[in-house]
Amino acid sequence: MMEEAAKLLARSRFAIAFTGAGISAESGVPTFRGGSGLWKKYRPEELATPEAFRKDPNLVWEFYRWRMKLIMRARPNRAHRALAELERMGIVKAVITQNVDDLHREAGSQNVIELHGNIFRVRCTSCGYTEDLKRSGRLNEFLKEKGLPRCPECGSLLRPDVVWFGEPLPREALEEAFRLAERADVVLVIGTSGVVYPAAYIPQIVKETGGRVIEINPEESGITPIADVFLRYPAGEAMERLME
Ligand code: BV8
Ligand code: ZN
Repeated sequence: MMEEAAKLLARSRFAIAFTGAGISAESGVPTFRGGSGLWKKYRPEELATPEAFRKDPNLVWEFYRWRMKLIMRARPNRAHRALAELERMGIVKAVITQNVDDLHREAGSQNVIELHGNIFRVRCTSCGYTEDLKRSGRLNEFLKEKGLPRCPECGSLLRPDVVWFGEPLPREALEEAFRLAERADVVLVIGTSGVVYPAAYIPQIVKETGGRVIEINPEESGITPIADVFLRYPAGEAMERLME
C-alpha cells in the first residue's frame, strides 16, 4: 500500500492535499470528533454557530480564546512539514485545508486554501474591519482582554474569522478549491472524518474527474469508500514513510 501510494505521488502531474483536524492531532490540537475530540468538552456544533454567538457571545469567545491559546502553543508536526517539502519538490501544488490553526503556513506551505477561515483572524460584525492578530502582533494583548472584543473602527462586536455551521464558505476559496480538485490527478487526503460539507466534496470531485484518492487516517472515514489507497496510519508516520 505504501509503495503504491508513493508511486502514485511520484508519477502524478498535479497532486493536491486535502487536510482535516487529524493532521494537527500530533501537534497537540484536539480533533473535533472521535478520541479526545473537542466535542467532549464543548459541543462545537452548538458553539460554532451564529445563533450561539448571538445568544451568548461571551461563551463563544471563551471557547475561541481557549482554542487560540492552545493552538498558538502548537508547532507544525512532521506531516505538515512533509507536505511543505512535497510542495517545494513541485509534487503537491496546493494544500486545501478545513483547519483554522494556520499550521500549514507555519510549516512553510505557500499555496494554502483555508476553507473554514483562520482562528487568528478576527472580523467586525458590522463594518468590513478584519485583523490578522499574528501579523499585527496584537495576539497576546487580545488574549489578555476579558469581556467582548470591540472593533477599533466602529465599536461593534468582533467575531472569529472562521466559518460557523450554517454559514457559507468564503466563495473565492471554495471556487479555487473546486478548480484545483478538477485539475488534480491525485489528492492526498489526510486526517479528516469527511462528514463536513461542502468541504468533503473535494476528494469526490478529484475521483469523479478521473483522479486517484490516497487517504491517510488511523480510522475509516467518510472518504474511505472512494479511496484508491487507504493508509491506516497516523499522519506523521505515514508521511515520513511516503517521503523515504
Ligand atoms: C454550509 C470552523 C450552507 C469553525 C468548521 C446534514 C447533512 C449534511 C450536511 C449538513 C447537515 N446538516 C448541516 C449540514 C451542513 C454542515 C455540515 O456539513 N454539518 C456536518 C456536521 C453534518 N455544513 C455547514 O454548515 C457548512 N456551511 O453548509 O452552509 C449555506 C450555503 C449558502 C448560504 C448559507 C448557508 C459550514 C461547515 C464549516 C463549519 N466550521 N470549522 C471552528 O473550527 O471553530 S467545521 C470543523 O469540522 C473544522 O473545520 C474541522 O476541520 C471540520 C471537519 O472535521 P475534520 O477536520 O474532519 O475533523 P474531525 O475531528 O471530524 O476528524 C478528525 C479525523 O482525523 C478523524 O477521522 C480521525 O480518525 C483522524 N485522526 C485522528 N488522529 C489522527 C488522524 N488522522 C491522521 N493522523 C492522526 N494522528
Ligand atoms: Zn467595525
